[in-house]
Amino acid sequence: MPSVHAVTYSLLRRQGITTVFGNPGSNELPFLKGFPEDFRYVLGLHEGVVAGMADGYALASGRPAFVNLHAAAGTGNAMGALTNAWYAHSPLVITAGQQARSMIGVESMLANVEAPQLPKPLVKWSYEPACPEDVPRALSQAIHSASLPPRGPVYVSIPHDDWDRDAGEDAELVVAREIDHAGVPSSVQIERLAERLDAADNPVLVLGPEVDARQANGLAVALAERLRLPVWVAPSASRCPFPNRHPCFRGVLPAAIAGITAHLEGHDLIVVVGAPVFRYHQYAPGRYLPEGARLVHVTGDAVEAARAPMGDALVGDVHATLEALLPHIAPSERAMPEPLLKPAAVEDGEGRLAPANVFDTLDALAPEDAIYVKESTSTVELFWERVAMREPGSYFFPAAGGLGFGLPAALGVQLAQPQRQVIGVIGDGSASYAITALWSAARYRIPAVLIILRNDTYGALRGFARHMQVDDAPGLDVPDIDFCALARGYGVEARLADSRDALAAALQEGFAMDRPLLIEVPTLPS
Ligand code: TZD
Ligand code: CA
Repeated sequence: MPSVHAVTYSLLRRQGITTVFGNPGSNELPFLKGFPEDFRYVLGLHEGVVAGMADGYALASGRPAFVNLHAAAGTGNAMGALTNAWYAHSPLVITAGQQARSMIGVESMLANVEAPQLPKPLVKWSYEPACPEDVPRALSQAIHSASLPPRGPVYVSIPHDDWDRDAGEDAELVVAREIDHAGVPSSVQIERLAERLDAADNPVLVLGPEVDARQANGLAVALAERLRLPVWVAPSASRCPFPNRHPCFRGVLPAAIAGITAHLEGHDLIVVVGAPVFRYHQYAPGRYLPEGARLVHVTGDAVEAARAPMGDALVGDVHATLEALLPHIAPSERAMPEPLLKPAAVEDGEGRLAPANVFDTLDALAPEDAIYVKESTSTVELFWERVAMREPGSYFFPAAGGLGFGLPAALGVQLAQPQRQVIGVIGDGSASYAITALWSAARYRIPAVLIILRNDTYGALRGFARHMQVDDAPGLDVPDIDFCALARGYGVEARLADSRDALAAALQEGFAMDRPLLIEVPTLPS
């Protein structure tokens, strides 16, 4: 009879999972024993990096990513990254090694006490199999649970003495399972939505990350062009669902109740597709909707639909819904929205670039289908204004704002999309949470270009401090970090770019390289 170990690897192979992101300990060694040649192990030196790489990989591939962590301590280190994975609907299959079964009760070293409790509430499902033979079935459940909508991370704790046990006679049955999902609204529901759009005088479309995750970007463009309406990106954007140089594109909505209402003033119908309603951040209370406006929310996530404080919702697959809706939409007579104006030129400082000019340089030189992994919190608006994003899957930002995502996620995205250039645009504050990702970049020769915007401060917090009238908070500056030296210490080549010419030269060099390049750019505060 096959062992739990053998059945598990055939299950993973069958599900197309042959990359393991991990950081091992003694509990995990029996799983890693005899690691098959067709599998790849990607080592991260901290579990935040491991989970961040897997998150980027899952988001950019649209496939579940497998993670192997060390017991409770390793899981704990990954928890911050799990906030992002949870809100990104990222299908992470997280496993953690447990002590041998007979050693858990006495709380030996490395016993993960109440293991399934530990990652909650940041996982969809969490489990420790009750017996060794249940391990392959539990992993199959984990993979399917993570992949079925709404997607999200799952967790399985596996005692290390389970791996060489017999898996049982019927274990292979679980390996071959396939699960399909359909979430197409009925024709009546689609017609009702089409009628509401048709009856509106001044409708507006608000698009969220699920549109990009479901690769419905092209359908959203077709809908916008047919209806000739303005398109906003939903607040706290973690992906780019709509080409930001399209004439219908208006920008990213602010993440505040009052701000959203002000921006949508005058619209009688607000159709939100593939985003929560809404993902607020700044506390700026106000009315949820402009006077006279109605809202319709299209989402694949029933919980997201249920928790919204206003509007009607249609729960169904976002791609299938838009596809079914389009034939019911007659071309509008309205004038096409005017494209946004080109933003104004900005002055650099002495040996320090304005972030706007970093982005203009990047936009001029980057390949058209470049993928940006963005984690510099004070420059989000500038970035959306100045850097063109055209293709699906062009932008990833930490979905819960949990920093330490950017560097590792850039590597995971690059591993998932080797044919596209990945460019990390990372703040000096953010970079330090996951700096050991540089070692993985070097070790696996992952050819991402990693730009560090060094303004020596937690810039976004300076903005928040002004907004919240806190003028004396300590701990907001991060001066004197030499990112080029850190990069070289971990084996990554680095360039200091303190002028636009130096930045342009470094970018061109980085795009041509077959291994990572870090570019440290001293920047002005924004
Ligand atoms: N810790 C974690 C894990 N996540 C966070 N979001 C924060 C702390 C708080 N925080 C923000 O929300 S923004 C920010 C911090 C520390 C500053 C990030 O600085 P940066 O980017 O250098 O990456 P900017 O452009 O200077 O803001
Ligand atoms: Ca900074």
